[in-house]
Amino acid sequence: MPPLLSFSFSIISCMSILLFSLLCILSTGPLGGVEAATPTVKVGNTSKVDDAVYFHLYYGQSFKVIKNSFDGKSYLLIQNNTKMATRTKYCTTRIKSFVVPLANYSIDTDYFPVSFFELLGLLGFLKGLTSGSVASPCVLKLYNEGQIEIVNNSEPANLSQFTAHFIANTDRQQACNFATFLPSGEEMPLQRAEWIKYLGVFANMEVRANHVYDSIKANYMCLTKVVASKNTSFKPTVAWMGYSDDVWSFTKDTFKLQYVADAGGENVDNSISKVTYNVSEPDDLEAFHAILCTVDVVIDETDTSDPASFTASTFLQYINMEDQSCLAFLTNQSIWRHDKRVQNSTNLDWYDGAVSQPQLVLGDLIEAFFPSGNYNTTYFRNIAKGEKVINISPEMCDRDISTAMEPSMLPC
Ligand SMILES: *[C@@H]1O[C@H](CO)[C@@H](O)[C@H](O)[C@H]1NC(C)=O
Ligand SMILES: *[C@@H]1O[C@H](CO)[C@@H](O)[C@H](O)[C@H]1NC(C)=O
Ligand SMILES: *[C@@H]1O[C@H](CO)[C@@H](O)[C@H](O)[C@H]1NC(C)=O
Ligand SMILES: *[C@@H]1O[C@H](CO)[C@@H](O)[C@H](O)[C@H]1NC(C)=O
Ligand SMILES: *[C@@H]1O[C@H](CO)[C@@H](O)[C@H](O)[C@H]1NC(C)=O
Ligand SMILES: *[C@@H]1O[C@H](CO)[C@@H](O)[C@H](O)[C@H]1NC(C)=O
Ligand SMILES: *[C@@H]1O[C@H](CO)[C@@H](O)[C@H](O)[C@H]1NC(C)=O
Ligand SMILES: *[C@@H]1O[C@H](CO)[C@@H](O)[C@H](O)[C@H]1NC(C)=O
Ligand SMILES: *[C@@H]1O[C@H](CO)[C@@H](O)[C@H](O)[C@H]1NC(C)=O
Ligand SMILES: CC(=O)N[C@H]1CO[C@H](CO)[C@@H](O)[C@@H]1O
Repeated sequence: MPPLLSFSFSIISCMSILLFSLLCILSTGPLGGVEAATPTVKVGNTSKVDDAVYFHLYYGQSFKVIKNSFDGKSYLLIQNNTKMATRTKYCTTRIKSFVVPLANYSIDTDYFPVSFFELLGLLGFLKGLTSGSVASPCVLKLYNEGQIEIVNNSEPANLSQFTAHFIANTDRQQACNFATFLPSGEEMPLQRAEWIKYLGVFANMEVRANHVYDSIKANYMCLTKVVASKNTSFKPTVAWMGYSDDVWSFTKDTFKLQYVADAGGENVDNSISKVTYNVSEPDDLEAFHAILCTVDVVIDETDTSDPASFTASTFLQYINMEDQSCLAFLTNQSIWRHDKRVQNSTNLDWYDGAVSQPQLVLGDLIEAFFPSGNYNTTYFRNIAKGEKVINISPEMCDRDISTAMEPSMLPC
């Protein structure tokens, strides 16, 4: 046990129990023991997890605990103005400690949604990146201005200078200051967005995190209600699908199927028995074409190293269909891709901004399924209408970086 010298045995055991099984909170209520023994430091603001499944939050007087179910780790976050902050340091396979609010942090850019930090207004404390591959104009701007340094991923010593190093790729070896942040592991759109509370805890920004999530959730729910009340007899059949090495697959990702349903579409996979089709197999090809003849809207998620040159003809070439007369999505010009916003050809904002602001994804899909013609989509482009990608650049940063990014509320 690391030196929790001034604490009584009961607190130590209470804490260990708290960290390992949370029995402490369940049996004695809000940490009466700690309250009695430490000089009072008010936590004051708290977050409560309403929808997300893979993290849990617990509050003590001078510390908080995040339990991350993806990596099985507990993060003990100790307020910087307490004795505990100078005396306690955990770095075991199960527990890590951090002093909060974080003085600074760095990010492993590999599929990392930095937009969550922007919504909290924390870019000013971002001091390191493992590469310049980010889909955020304001992060690119800070990097261009030299406020953020690029640190070599393979040099743990270089990363240890930051109070915390956030990663979304858990395959790599982890040092003591590494913290995983995995919103995209959740299965539902809103659950992913709620991970803003996970970061808020590291920055004592619970109030802001709660506000952002509540606004986003209210907007998202409002949009789904409007869609449901439209009560149109027509529900477009939607195929969210991708091609790779001869094979077309219809998505099985729960959050995508949920988006389609919430936007008023009907998922094609509800009515088919098979999700993958090998276009080099004549029988498969025939069955695949039959399904396509029933589809009103296609969302193509085929990977490409060059989104800008991925057009409707690329898509049509991959479906390998001579007689295209039955294709409603072609007649009605409705073939969408999620690569509208991209940085340096490879970094899609779909993996960043779209994770933290699901209401914008929903707004895009409602426009795709029920075109109004006067709505500019954020993440999706209609390649059937020749829509191009937007290249993300530092010049597109249009706010004062010391302020938080406001979530974009859609009219509802
Ligand atoms: C609680 O949040 C409010 C609003 O963000 C802030 O003004 C206040 O200082 C916070 N209190 C504590 C104890 O962190
Ligand atoms: C604790 O963090 C706050 C906010 O960043 C900072 O103003 C304060 O100086 C820190 N206190 C200590 C003792 O580090
Ligand atoms: C980050 O904060 C820690 C603790 O305050 C400090 O020692 C370190 O120098 C800072 N690192 C950077 C890169 O600012
Ligand atoms: C990063 O560090 C590794 C291991 O020390 C080294 O092989 C590599 O060249 C470094 N990369 C850069 C871009 O400096
Ligand atoms: C919605 O559709 C249902 C069943 O088709 C119908 O009973 C109901 O009256 C409709 N509501 C509105 C507001 O059109
Ligand atoms: C697709 O079918 C072709 C022809 O039968 C076969 O050579 C290929 O291995 C199949 N591809 C996959 C991924 O199963
Ligand atoms: C095709 O588009 C028209 C006009 O937008 C619409 O009325 C019709 O329902 C659409 N048909 C299909 C099958 O999506
Ligand atoms: C774009 O990506 C390529 C390949 O990953 C890399 O070599 C290049 O430095 C990147 N350019 C910018 C401006 O980030
Ligand atoms: C869509 O974007 C274009 C180009 O930026 C702009 O002229 C137009 O007013 C926008 N339309 C709406 C409905 O926001
Ligand atoms: C930016 C930075 O801190 N670079 C250092 C990374 O680590 C190597 C070796 O440990 C140093 O030589 C670099 O200066």
